[in-house]
Amino acid sequence: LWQQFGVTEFQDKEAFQKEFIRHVETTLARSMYNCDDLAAYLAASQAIRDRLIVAWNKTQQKHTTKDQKRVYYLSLEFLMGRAMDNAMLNAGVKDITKTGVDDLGFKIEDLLEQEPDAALGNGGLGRLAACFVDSIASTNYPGWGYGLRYQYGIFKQRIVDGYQVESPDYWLAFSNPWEIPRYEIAIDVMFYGYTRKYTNDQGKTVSIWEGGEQVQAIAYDVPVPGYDTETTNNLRLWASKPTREFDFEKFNSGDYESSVRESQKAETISAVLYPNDNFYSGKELRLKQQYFWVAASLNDIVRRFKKTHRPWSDFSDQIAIQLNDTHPTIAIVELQRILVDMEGLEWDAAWEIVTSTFGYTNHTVLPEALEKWPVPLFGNLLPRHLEIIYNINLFFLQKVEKMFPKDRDMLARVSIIEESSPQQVRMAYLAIIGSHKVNGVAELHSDLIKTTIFKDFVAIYGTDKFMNVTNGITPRRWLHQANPKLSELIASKVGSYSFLKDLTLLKKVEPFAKDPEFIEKWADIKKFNKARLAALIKKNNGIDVSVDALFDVQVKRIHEYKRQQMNIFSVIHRYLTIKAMSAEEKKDVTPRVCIFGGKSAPGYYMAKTIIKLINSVSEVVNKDADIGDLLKVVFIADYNVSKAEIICPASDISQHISTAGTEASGTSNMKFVLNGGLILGTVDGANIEITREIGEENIFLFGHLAESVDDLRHQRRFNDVPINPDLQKVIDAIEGGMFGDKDIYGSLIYSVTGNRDYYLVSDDFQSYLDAQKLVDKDFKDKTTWVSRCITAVANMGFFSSDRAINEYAESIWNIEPVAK
Ligand code: 26V
Repeated sequence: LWQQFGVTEFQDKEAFQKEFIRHVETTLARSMYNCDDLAAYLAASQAIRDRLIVAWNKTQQKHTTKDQKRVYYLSLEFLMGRAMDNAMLNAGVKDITKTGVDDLGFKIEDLLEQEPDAALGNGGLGRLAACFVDSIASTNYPGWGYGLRYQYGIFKQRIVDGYQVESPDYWLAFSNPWEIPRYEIAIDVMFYGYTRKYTNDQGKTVSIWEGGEQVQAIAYDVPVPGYDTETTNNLRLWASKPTREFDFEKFNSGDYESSVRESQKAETISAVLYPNDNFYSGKELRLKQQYFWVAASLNDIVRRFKKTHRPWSDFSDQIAIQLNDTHPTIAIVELQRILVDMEGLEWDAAWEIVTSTFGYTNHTVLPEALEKWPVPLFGNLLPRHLEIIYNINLFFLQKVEKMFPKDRDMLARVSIIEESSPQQVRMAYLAIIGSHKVNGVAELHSDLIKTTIFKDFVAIYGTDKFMNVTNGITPRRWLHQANPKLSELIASKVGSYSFLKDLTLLKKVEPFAKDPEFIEKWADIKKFNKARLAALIKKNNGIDVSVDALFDVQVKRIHEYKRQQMNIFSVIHRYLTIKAMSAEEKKDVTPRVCIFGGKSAPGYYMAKTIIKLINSVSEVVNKDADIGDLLKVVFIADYNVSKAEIICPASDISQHISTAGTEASGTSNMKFVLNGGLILGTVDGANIEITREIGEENIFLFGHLAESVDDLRHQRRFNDVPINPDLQKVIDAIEGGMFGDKDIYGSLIYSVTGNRDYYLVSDDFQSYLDAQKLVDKDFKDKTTWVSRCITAVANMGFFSSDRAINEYAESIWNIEPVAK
């Protein structure tokens, strides 16, 4: 039928090529004689896009007809990475496309390389959102993502003279074939202005918001194809534009320049992603972004609901909204405002709808990451919302007062408004009060939020409101796409690729952990993946590394709590140890390549210092003839999703060494193990559940437990606890100028010495070095090592994001998959 209307779908190689050429000649207005890799990538992606759009339309029509309950996942970040390989895989046209472009003289790998990453996120939280939309589609749930269409994603990182240098990521430069602009879906969003009280027809005094500044939200739809299903869901990203009437006055009177300035201001709202990870800074533009995106999304959701002509009481039977951290919390207030101010519902009826609609996911316990908005700033930008927050708070505190009469402290502690100067709006508290479920992202983390930052709320609401959903990752991207050879080897034993849909089927490879032939094939694949990474290192860093060495990887955002400083200190310790060895002793050393990667927030001085130290150590160690291949140190610049796809399959050991209790979950830990690497890690986040699943003999754990952290900090703060002697030797080396000007590292050394060491680097150092030693020893027995990797992979089924999504669907969203 579609063909009849000229909609093109290719079923075989020839049909693909026809479409490819048509796009080269018409969409791109080029000729096949003048078609470089970029043009070929664009043409191929246009052909795949056409297919996605057909599937997208069918899915959306079906979902509209079935009219089941849907979920909307609100996230300020979607760290999608590249789309093309995933689209080919999920649409089932990978082979057709590959042979199709091959025949025309292109290499599919080269075309894939042309695509810029869609890097609309900082780290774990954004990548989780990307895995979740993939899984929602793959498990056939009706669900959309809502986010912002930033013109600039996370900055690009270069290393100049050992330091991080940022440059803008203008990812849309060559157009984006994976989005569908919907200029007709334009929603007005208001800021500033004032509220006015008046008496309505029923004689009720009501408050309305008027007189503000307006901008428009334009929808851009990104199809999200599920794997091995026709379901293609939607990720709707909003871009800000000036309203059509913008400053008509000024323009008319000839004041073009200031009129254009106004219009540019509107576009600024969605221009750039804030590059902080786990750190909050109260910038007005950030709050503007949040409200802009939330207002547009809720307007869209409510408009769709109203088309069904259902009563408002059906709202939460039809719609679930998940808040990815507190960033979209203003949605709670906005929905209450829509229901009460615009639709005329009674407060209590509206509030019942609101609280049964929202769920809130917390992703961090770090106090510096918790959002709090100064009341004056908030009230100026969103005056009506502040009034509503005061009301929500009033009713809430009345309830608490009844439960805990005369407990003044309790009231002050749980109030949405913090009585500081200026007063602050505590967004996490608002999110808890306005949601029916609150979840953490790994067991330990979910326990910690109940006993620490949200303790009082457990006393108020009971434990049922608080739950855990352990994070997961999509096996499509993080196993099959990133590691096609391992996926194929696993498929040869499972009997099919069914494990990509039901990851627990990995269990079927467990018996082969003792099969010498299988072990050898597995080891060969690891070697191949290490060679692929070695080539990237050679190209980017000019460093030669041996694939026979142990590849030790720590890639993640640079943060003191993640303790890259402890890692580089231990590398220095290793360097000093090897340097002091005789030729005979050196024969026993397990050669290692220590690989680092990750971005620092541009304003995070300590993180930037850590990057500089890593690069300085790299400079010294790599050219030291005494060391040779026994130790190499590499910092891979501009770590991102597509680099992670190369790096994860190539590790022997990856490090997840946060101070216990600080890393909510971690998700790269799952990626590394799923790709046949072992973990060196602390008893933190999802490491704990990974250990439970794969067995403690297959992971290298070290360090103090979360329950001891407060005590240890207290000890250091108030007593003279000596520094670990091995750490002292490392510090002496740095202060002796071994890695260049010692003054550069003054603050870094200061942070781990004296009465400080907030992240317990010194306390954990000895047990860290011991664990490292064990790694060195165990790596020498190749067969046992690989056997452990196989056993680990076989037991990773739990960490699929499909499992996580099913848990959300059943216990928070109450939604069902759409039947065929
Ligand atoms: C993000 C941002 C973004 C820029 C502006 C300021 C700001 C402030 C706070 C945050 C919260 C980031 C929280 C976060 O990324 N948590 C990570 O979430 C992952 C997915 O659940 C989890 O695996 C990581 O352990 C956790 O650190």
